[in-house]
Amino acid sequence: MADSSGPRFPLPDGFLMGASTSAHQVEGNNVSSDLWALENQPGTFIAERSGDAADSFHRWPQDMDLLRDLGFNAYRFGIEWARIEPEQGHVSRAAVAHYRAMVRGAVERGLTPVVTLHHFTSPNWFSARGGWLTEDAAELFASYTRTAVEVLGEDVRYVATINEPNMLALVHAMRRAAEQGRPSPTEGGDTGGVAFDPSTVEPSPNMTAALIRAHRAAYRVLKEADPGYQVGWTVANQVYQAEPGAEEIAAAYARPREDVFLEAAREDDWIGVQAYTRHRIGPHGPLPVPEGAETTLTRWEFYPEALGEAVRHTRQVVGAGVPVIVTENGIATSDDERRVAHTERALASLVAQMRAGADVRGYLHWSALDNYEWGSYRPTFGLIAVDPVTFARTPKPSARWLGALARDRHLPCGADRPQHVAASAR
Ligand code: IFM
Repeated sequence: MADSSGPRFPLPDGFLMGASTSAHQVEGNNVSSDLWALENQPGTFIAERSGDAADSFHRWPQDMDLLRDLGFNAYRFGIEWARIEPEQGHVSRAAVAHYRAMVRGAVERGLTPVVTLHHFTSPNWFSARGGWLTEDAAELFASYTRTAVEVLGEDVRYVATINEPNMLALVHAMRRAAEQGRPSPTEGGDTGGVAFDPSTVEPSPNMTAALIRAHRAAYRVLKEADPGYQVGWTVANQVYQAEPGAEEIAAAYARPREDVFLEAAREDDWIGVQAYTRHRIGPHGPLPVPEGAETTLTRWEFYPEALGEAVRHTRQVVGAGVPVIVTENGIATSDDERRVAHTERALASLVAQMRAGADVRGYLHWSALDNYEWGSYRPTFGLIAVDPVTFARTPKPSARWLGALARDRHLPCGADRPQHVAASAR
C-alpha cells in the first residue's frame, strides 16, 4: 500500500469526505428508464445489462452504515426521475418516500447528503418524446425537480441538477453519428453505454443549450423552494493538455466538450469537478495514451494529477468565486494498491490547488461501490466490493485507508515530502 505517513494537510472545517454513486449504477431494476429499455432491447449493442446492479435500492441502509463506519462524513447519491415519475405526470409516492428515507438515513448517520437529480438516465417516456431536445424538456425537468424538493426537504443542502451534461451531450452526438453510420467503434468507457470514439464527434449546440436551459430551470425551482439549497452541476473534466504549438487547437477542442458547460456554472453555488485522467491534444487533435504508460480497466491513462489540473482549469473558466466540490475521482482497477496510489497522488494534487487558493469544499470518491459501468461490470471503481450473486459488501483496503484520512481530517500532500520520496511517487 502507498505510504501515507508523510506530511499531511489539515482539512478545513466542514470539508466533505465521502464517496459517490448514481442511482442506475447501483440500485438495480431501473425498469422505467430509457437505458433499461436500451439494455434489454433485442440485439442491443450494450454488452451487459444493469440487471440487479448492486441491489442498493434495498441495501442502501447497509451501504450508508459502511460509509459511516469507515469514517466518512458525506455520501453523494442519485435519485431516479424514472422511478419518481415512471409515466408522464404520474408521481410515484412510494418512490418519493423511498428517497426521502434515504436522505433521512444519511443525515441520521452523520453523512451529509449530496443529491444528484439526473445521472445519465431519464424516464423512458421522456426519451421517447425526444428527450432534452423536446420543446418543453426544461419545463418537464423543472416539474420533476419540484417533486424532488419533497425528497430533499430541509435536510439536503447540496444538490447537483445534472451529472456530466457534457458527457450526455457527447453521447447524444455519438448516437446521432451511429444512426448515420459514421463512428469508428472502440470499446466501452464513460459513454452511457455507447461504444464509439468520442473524438470523432462533438456535442451539438442545440443539445448543449437544451441542457443548460434545463439546469437553469431546475436551479430556479430549487432556489424558489429554499434559497438555502446549494445548487450546481457536475462536469466531466477531460484535462485537455496541449502539446507545444497546439494550444489553440486544444482550446477549440475543449470548448464545446467542456468549457461551455463550465461557463454555464458561473452563476451557480458550486461546481462539481469529476476527473480521472488527461487527454493530450496535438496539432491534429487528440493523441493516444503515451507508449508504455500504465492504463486502467477503462483503458484510461493512469494519471492521478488530472484532479489538480481539473480544479485549476475549472477555477480559471468558472471563476474563483464559485466553490468546488470534487464529486468524482477514482480509478477502475482490480489492484486495490493502485487505487490507493492513484488516490494519494490525486489528493496531493488537490492539496496543491487548495494551497494556491482554490476554494474546495469536499472530495467524494468514485465510487463507494463496485457498480454498473454503463455497459459492463468489469471496470471496478469501488472502495467496497460487491458480490454479484449474494450482494455481500466487502470494504477494500483502499476504503479503510481513505476512511482513516476522513476520520483524521487530513489529506496526504506528496508535494511536501522530501524530494527523493516525492520523486519516487511519480
Ligand atoms: O461511472 C461513471 C459515472 O457514472 C460518471 N462519471 C465517470 C464514472 C466512471 O466512468
